[in-house]
Amino acid sequence: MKKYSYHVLSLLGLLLVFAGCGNQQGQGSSNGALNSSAAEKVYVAPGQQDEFYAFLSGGYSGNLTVYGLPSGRMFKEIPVFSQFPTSGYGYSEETKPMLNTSHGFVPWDDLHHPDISQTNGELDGRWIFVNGNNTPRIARVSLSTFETEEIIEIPNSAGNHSSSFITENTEYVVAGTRFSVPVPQRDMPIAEYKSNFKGALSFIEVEPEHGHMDIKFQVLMPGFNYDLSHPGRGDSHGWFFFSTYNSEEASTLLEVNASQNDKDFIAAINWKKIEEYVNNGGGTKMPANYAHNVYDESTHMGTSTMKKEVVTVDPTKVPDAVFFLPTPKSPHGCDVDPSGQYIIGAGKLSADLTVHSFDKMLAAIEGKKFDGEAYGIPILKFEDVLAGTVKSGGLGPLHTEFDSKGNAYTTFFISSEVVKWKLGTWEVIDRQPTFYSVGHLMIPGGNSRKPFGKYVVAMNKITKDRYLPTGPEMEHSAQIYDISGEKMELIYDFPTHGEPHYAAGCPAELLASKSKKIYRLDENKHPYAVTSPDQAKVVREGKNVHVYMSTIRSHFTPDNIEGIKVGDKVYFHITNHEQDFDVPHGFSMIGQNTSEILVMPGQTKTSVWEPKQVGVWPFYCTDFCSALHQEMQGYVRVSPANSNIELSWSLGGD
Ligand code: K7E
Ligand code: CUA
Repeated sequence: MKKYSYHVLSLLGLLLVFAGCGNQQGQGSSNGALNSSAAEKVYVAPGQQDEFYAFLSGGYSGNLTVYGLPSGRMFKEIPVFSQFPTSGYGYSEETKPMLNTSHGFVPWDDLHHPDISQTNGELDGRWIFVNGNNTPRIARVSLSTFETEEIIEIPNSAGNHSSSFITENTEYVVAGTRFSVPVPQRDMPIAEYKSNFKGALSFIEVEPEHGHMDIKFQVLMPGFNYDLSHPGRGDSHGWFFFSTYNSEEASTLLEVNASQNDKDFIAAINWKKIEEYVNNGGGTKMPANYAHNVYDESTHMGTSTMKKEVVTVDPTKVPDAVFFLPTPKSPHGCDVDPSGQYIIGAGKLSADLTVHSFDKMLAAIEGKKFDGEAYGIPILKFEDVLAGTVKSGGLGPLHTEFDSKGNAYTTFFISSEVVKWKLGTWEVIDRQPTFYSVGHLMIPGGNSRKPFGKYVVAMNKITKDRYLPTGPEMEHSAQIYDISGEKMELIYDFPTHGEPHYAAGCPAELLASKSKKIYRLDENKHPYAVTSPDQAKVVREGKNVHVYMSTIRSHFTPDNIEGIKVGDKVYFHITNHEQDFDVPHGFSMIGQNTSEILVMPGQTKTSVWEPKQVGVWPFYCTDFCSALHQEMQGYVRVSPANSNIELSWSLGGD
């Protein structure tokens, strides 16, 4: 213990004290302080619809959840990185490839930061991008089908946390590594971390029409931890900013060893310069192995391809492209205001917020106001880039969002509050407690040039006594504040699913009218689709049996199958012939080593069954689809492996 500085110990002490305070705050406070006008503000009457969509990350659920604001009603859970029996995602043959990686099938991840696509810095509502933290991946989810359409693995990366943020015309979605690692990965002593490990910042090009992702380049930065990032916008479009901690490059006991330096950095990356450098043949093609998984809406099929190469860029080789902005106390959040002028670094062990000025940064670069360098990357002088300090009086700032009136809203984890302050004057205008230990917050459009500053949603880490207890663990809580006035007003709280980190929100009208209602059967290009019931058939290919099955209220075609044998692998390819909004059919087979699947109208999905016992085994529809849903069932006769029962199938005896 002796070698830990007093400074660090006292900080750790403070963390504990304040964490305690945060938890007690609610108990004495007036939970029931909401007045009836607050209730009216969140009340969305039956049959009425919400004003905003909110997409909350699911954290360790691996998925994305969709809520309405201001009601806090949950509409949907979109499976992204996790298998999801509710829809069969990751269980059906078509969606399994979506979870393929260089480590094989990885049916889970830790999803942190959603970001909605933008055009000219404004939300355009085409896609939402999310990151998988654990096995580094970025996913693109369609905002018309609300399905995961693409997942790309990120090589040379680990703890993919400063991700997935997009540039203002969705040119790039950016993924930064939290943990630096040997690049390329190799067997080496951990103690040789310093100067050997690298932090890859990946710029993934987004093809403008269909959104397809491809890693354009990776900037191989010094071996710090790259925690969060945000794009420049407006004047600062063309730059990207990443907060770092552990500039000490410690590999053990980081809570102490990564808190030694008074300041870490925000890395400012001029991606336009690097893009140009790469377009002119700069960078190094490096062997790599990473999965690129794409779901095709017309074949209803996911495919996984392994990519073998990535372009890496040494930042010291590109003149004037990468700089470090000193930022106190292990910054976590790194947020850029709607004008693109201010870059806010939230030193999580600090009481103050550091705001850097983009114009001053350019001037400092121009005037070579350097304060040394780190691995060849110039460090700009703190005073020469500083726009101001927010003396907030809170403790443990994490994340900042913005409204359209020049205000910023910062969460404080340790003192459990949201603090509203003014950009430019840095004065604190208001503060409201959260219950408790708030992480991110979200204002619809709050990470764009055009925020819709009516509500802020705070996402809290600890719930304790907010709801009826449900055993040792409670779902996390989110809280909605009305921010239309000078003072914030807490108007609602609601439980969330998994652990929401960041969220993204947008006006309902941006998405609602474009939301897909059915898949057209006449456009179904699935290789095993049956577009009319008379095409239904069963085909044996050795031990593989393909059942071409159709379904419509209220039967499967065929519903009786004989001639299946123990040891067969039976593929049920099921086409839903409904062409009516919100009428999926399900399918499940007794003893299947997988989940049910839900097949959307016009879609084909495949469920595999490997029968292990002779008998006559039933299957049924899992989704209550009509008054005769219980009649939606069928039988498969399974005979011994050596039987010579002919393959046959029927519906109603035909
Ligand atoms: Cu602060 Cu992963 Cu953005 Cu959690 S992170 S809170
Ligand atoms: Cu189809 Cu129930």
